Amino acid sequence: MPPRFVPLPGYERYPEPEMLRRAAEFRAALDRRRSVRHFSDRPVPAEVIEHCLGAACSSPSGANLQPWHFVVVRDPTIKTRIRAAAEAEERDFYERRAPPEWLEALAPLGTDTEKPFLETAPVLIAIFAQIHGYTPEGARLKHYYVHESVGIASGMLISAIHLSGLVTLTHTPAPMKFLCEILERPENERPYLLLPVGYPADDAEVPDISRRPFDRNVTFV
Ligand code: IYR
Repeated sequence: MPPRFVPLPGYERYPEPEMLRRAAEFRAALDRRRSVRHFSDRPVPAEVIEHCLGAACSSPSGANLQPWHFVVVRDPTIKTRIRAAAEAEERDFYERRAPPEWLEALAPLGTDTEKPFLETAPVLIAIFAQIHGYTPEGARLKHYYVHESVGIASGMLISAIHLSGLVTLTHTPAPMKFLCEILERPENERPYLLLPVGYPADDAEVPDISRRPFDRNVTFV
């Protein structure tokens, strides 16, 4: 099939001072994001979560094959099962598998085997990577740059959640295979991230850590 093209739709061009203001505002807004582990159980509007997921689904992807799937969990029984399975993995991680070096790297975060946020947060978003897809006829369809694509979509989701005024955490109990079983996902999907989403608890605290200075992150040539 020959490619078809349309004029670039929806592009918005700004005068440079406005461009600068928008870029600086976006940067300042994202710089206020923190990974939060203390959640309120206050419900969040379903439409907000839908918009955030819509934003994530606008992500670029390899050959535009959109190799992701998002499962929104609100059911308390399922959240309880996820917490139990995640904590079982975490106990194995903290008590047996984690090398001392890794535990040392985690020490400033103060994390441990207890994951109450998996039950307290009103919403869990489980992100799955589709290692392959299916054609409309049901044949196996190769996916490209799966991890890059799902990673970019996850970043856009996290940004959307933050800009909506909610908080989240990029949680990665390892291994996360239990998510496929509990959420009954098809064989072409692998768990990628688990995001508890909600309002922060009134007394929420975060680790006293900082980001690397900008000039150590970026080089201009
Ligand atoms: N999955 C564990 C350990 C953990 C690992 C990393 I790398 C972190 O940045 C944070 C935690 C846990 O969730 O506690």
